[in-house]
Amino acid sequence: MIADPNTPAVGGPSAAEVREELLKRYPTKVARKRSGQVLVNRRDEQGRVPEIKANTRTAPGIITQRGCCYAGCKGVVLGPTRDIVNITHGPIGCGFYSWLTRRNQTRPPTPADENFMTYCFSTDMQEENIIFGGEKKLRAAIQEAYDLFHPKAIAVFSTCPVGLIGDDVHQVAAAMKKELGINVFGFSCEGYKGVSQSAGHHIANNQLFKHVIGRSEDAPAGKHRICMLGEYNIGGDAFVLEELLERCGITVTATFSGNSTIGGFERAHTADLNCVMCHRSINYVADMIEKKYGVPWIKVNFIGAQASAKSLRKIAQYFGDAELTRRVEEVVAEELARIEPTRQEIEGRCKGKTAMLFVGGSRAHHYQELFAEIGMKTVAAGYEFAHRDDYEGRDVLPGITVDADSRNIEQLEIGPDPQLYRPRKTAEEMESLAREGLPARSYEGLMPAMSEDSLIVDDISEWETEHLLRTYKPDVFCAGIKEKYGIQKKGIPSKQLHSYDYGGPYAGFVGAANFWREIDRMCNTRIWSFLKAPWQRPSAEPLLEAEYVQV
Ligand code: CFM
Repeated sequence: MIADPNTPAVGGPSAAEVREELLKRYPTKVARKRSGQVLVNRRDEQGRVPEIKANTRTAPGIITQRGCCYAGCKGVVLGPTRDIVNITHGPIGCGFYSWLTRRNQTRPPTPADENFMTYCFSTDMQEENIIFGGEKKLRAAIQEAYDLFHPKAIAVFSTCPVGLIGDDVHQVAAAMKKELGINVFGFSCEGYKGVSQSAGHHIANNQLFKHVIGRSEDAPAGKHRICMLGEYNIGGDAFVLEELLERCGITVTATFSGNSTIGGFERAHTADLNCVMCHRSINYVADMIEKKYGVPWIKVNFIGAQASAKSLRKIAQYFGDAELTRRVEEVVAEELARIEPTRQEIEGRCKGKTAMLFVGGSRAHHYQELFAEIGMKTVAAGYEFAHRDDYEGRDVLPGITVDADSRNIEQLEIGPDPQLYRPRKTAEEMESLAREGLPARSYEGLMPAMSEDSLIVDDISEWETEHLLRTYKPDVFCAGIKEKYGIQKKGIPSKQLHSYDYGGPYAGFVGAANFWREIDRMCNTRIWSFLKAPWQRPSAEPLLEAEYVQV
């Protein structure tokens, strides 16, 4: 059913030629740097993909797609949680731009349940606070939020100026925690930390682990309990997955962090398996939970119909329960049959078309499956900020050199919890699962999944984007809002994969059908042919005839 990803690209220049052309235009120093980040995906004799220089600073002057550390921490990881009051300590712009009311959907069980996502909390720092310090204002803001809402927890997020002037958000948080008797914790996620929002993910993971996870033993009822890690409920994806898993008889103990609550995070360690969707943003939590509580993790991907089926089967395989396997197979068969006519119809119109994907840290990989299922080939892809392991696979982890920007981020030393550590399976059981094709802690990355002639570009720049559009003329280019309209002005449809352009959900089986319909609509519309005015189009006949009359 899935098109072979190893079929050659459709016409056009080779990836090597495009790469050369891209690098040629840069000054020597920049070209040298970019040459490690722009690669042809060719394997060596041992079948290894080339080494990529990821997670390094963007060269000054280059227009990057990247965001900041604060965005990764507050916006991405903590953003979708409904019952924590998230206070941005900083100028109002940072809070406003990470408000994200449309992006982060959530469903409180009843209208009476807490949902703070529609609010934007900020200390609104002024020049005076920058000069004389903002701690007092932060204290007052925490108090005010508490008086108004009486939340279960309050989190404080640091922005660039907070780090520059040295406000101690952790000390203020600790003092207020004591005073108010609720969980108050802070994040040193100043925008400039690290080289991208990836640093913010790590900082968010660390603080969740230190201040939240493991505080409640209130496990939900259910025989097969998992946590979904790195699923942020963009366009309602988490809603689809919750429903799908439940139908199979799998209980979601917590999701990090789509449609989530602090209660879910607190009890996350009581699940028996962690399923990692977005490896980049949450692998730290998965690793730390395993070390401290003994819960293994596996990589899953619910983007793509076959990928969803495979992920459900992986979960069933882990639990090794005949009844669960039967239910999973039933659901898979039912769902695949339901969307197959849509897939076939759309494949008829989309087969042979090409796509490019340049998104943050995991979607540039996951969404290739959805395109392949309707016969479309991904000719170039890359991440904004992911690391080498997301490109080349986790096997390269021991070889990754830690630079000053990464050393900046706290590395928690975790050991087994004296009371709560409980290995869910014996070492032999885990080994036998690995032998049967279900290795724990494993992710193969984007590059091995792509064909040999594809182009990989890390942290793509605006100029490089334009060049790829000109040379490859893909049928669709997936990116974000910053890129979207520049791309469409060139007559190529652009699908946002960060916010889904108001569309979605795209996860699971229903999501796959939604995405195929959307891509079909975008690639096969005639609208792009109207971008050229009639007189710009080549025509055998003159468009207008007139006679010159002299008066
Ligand atoms: Fe993970 Fe994400 Fe992504 Fe990401 Fe993001 Fe995102 Fe993304 Mo935008 S956590 S890495 S930091 S899947 S916000 S929900 S869409 S860049 S590819």
